[in-house]
Amino acid sequence: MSGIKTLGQFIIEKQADFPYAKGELSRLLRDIGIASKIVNREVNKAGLVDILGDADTINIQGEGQKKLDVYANEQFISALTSGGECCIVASEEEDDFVRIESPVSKNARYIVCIDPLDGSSNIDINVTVGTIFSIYRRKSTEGPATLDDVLQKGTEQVAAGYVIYGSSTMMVYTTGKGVNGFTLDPSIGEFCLSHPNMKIPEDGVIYSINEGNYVHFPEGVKKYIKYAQVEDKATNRPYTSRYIGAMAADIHRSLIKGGIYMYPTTSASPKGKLRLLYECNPMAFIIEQAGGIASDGLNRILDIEPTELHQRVAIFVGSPKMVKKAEEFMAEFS
Ligand code: AHM
Ligand code: MG
Repeated sequence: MSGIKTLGQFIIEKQADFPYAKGELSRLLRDIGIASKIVNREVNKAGLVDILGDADTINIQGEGQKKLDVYANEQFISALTSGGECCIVASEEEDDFVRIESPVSKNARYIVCIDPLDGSSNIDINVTVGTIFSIYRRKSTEGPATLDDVLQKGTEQVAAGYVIYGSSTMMVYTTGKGVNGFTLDPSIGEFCLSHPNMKIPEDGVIYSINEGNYVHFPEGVKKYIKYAQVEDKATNRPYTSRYIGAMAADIHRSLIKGGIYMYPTTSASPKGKLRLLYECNPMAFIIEQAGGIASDGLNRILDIEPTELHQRVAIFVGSPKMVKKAEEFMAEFS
């Protein structure tokens, strides 16, 4: 095993970075890692078992849920319940936050916001899906944790990460001291450190957006897309367009190769489609930690004061030069 560092070993090693911590955050990350391996197993055999297709429920966003969404949601909540470190789970798949009231969670100090299975429409076609999570420390000091403990700004996150169930399964996370990536080795069933200290390229040539919504985009986005498509050798344009339809995967590509991912407001989704707490804040924290930028087109995502659980927001995230350019167009035209 020499040369291999597992996620568990890495987490314990890094615990020294948090002198105030008593190991709870480490255990929380470990629990999320374990649940994601269980979800990975199900995602991998999704084509084989009768777990595909719409479940009979509609989530609060009004979207049809896939059965695997429900399964992943249950797995993460169950792992966080038995772990004992988490007092509230806020999940994209739950109408309200879930207060954990097991005997082991009596003194739990952490809040987890999670999108258990992001991009789940990709499941039916054997394309990458993900899990996105965000961890906060509870603010209140007595009584049960409340909605106010959940509605914290992204700058308050103590950790965030994502898992992508792709051609290989990876977990990438930050605790505010850089970003590290782990690849699941199925032969030993462990996430192994494969991408230490990840840094996003300062510039890139790939833009990622659902261009089918073009007519509904703000003027600044339309202008940026046209800029991306114009030929200019000095800036390597025209850029390449790539869109997987699972933000964790699209942003992961940007993190490795450079690029910009955008989900702006549209006339159908005037506040944007993606959720501040479950999707945008965690991805913003990770990308900033890797040297990138995440904004709503004008303001930093992490500075947005959340007012509701399922709040939506526009997002422009990725290589700093590309995001700044898109922001220039937004400031001028939108
Ligand atoms: P989901 O959490 O309901 O699966 O939706 C989130 C996903 C993002 O991961 C993805 O980038 C986007 O929604 C795709 O939306 P669209 O089909 O509108 O392009
Ligand atoms: Mg999602």
